[in-house]
Amino acid sequence: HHQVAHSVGIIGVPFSKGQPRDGVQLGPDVIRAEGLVQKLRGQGCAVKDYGNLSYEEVLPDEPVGRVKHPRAVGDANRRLSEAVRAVKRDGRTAVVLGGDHSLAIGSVHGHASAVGDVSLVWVDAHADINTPLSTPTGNMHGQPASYLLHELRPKVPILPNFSWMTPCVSAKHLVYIGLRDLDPEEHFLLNLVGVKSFSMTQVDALGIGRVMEETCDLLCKDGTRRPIHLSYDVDAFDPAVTPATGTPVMGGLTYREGVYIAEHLANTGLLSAVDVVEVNPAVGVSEQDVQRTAGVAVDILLGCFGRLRGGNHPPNFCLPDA
Ligand code: NNH
Ligand code: MN
Ligand code: MN
Ligand code: MN
Repeated sequence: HHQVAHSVGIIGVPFSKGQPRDGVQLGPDVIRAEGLVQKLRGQGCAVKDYGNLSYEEVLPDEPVGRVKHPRAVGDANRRLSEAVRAVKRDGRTAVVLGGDHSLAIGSVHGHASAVGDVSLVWVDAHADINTPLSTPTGNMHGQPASYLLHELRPKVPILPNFSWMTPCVSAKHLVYIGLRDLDPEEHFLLNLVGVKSFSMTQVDALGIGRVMEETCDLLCKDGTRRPIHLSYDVDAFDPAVTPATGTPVMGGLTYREGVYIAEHLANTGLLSAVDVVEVNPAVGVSEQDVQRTAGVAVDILLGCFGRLRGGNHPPNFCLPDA
């Protein structure tokens, strides 16, 4: 297999207010520091780094019910949605570096506003489908899927700074992989809207090969080749693989399973936007742990853009004659 030339647009989102831990706003820079742009170019991608999203402090930003920082999260996501739409209009695959997972609201919204219906593959230890009313923590990084799904519209009140946003994903076009830490409210919501999920139990039972085969069968079932949005939370991996993240959960994906997900989705030719979120260099781990975590984030993205563990070579490759 040879490489396909991809055109990639990177947006950093140094945002942390969807969760309580300081440091996740540094994620985009530590991922770049592992050589993301150079490595993508090295495998033949045309890369434009759009830099980090800028947004303003929103103060005051009192909780609405249990929900913390709704105005800051709403405003940052409105800006991100516009930035992702612009990258898609430029004809590039969007890469959004987090930052916390609340950014998926703007990322998926902006993607869908540019290309129409998308398939959403959510790789995470958590389902992030709490509504503003069901959330036990009030953290918005545990809620983005509820804002995005058409089917949950009647369950999601409109928060301040969210009037720009409308749901854009159908439950039948969403697949979860890697789940192992759900709130009871979330388990109820998954069943209510009928979202397909491959929890770690299914990964154990089927193996990652069948999980990915079934994921793609499900998303292609109606014969429409929708663009795929991959939203990848690094806490999907086992904490031994990605220790520098805010909410590590035992028993996660191996490095091999996690990279296979990227390789398999790249092979569909439909990957159109990718989020890599929740790398947090400040959660009390060593510098080596931070580099390992950011390195795994880079490897996921290299897999998304055609790198195969069996090797690659450029289409115009020439061997010297003797
Ligand atoms: N379910 C919890 C909540 O809603 C935890 C979410 N934490 C995450 N999600 N890290 O990926 O707050
Ligand atoms: Mn080939
Ligand atoms: Mn998440
Ligand atoms: Mn998570």
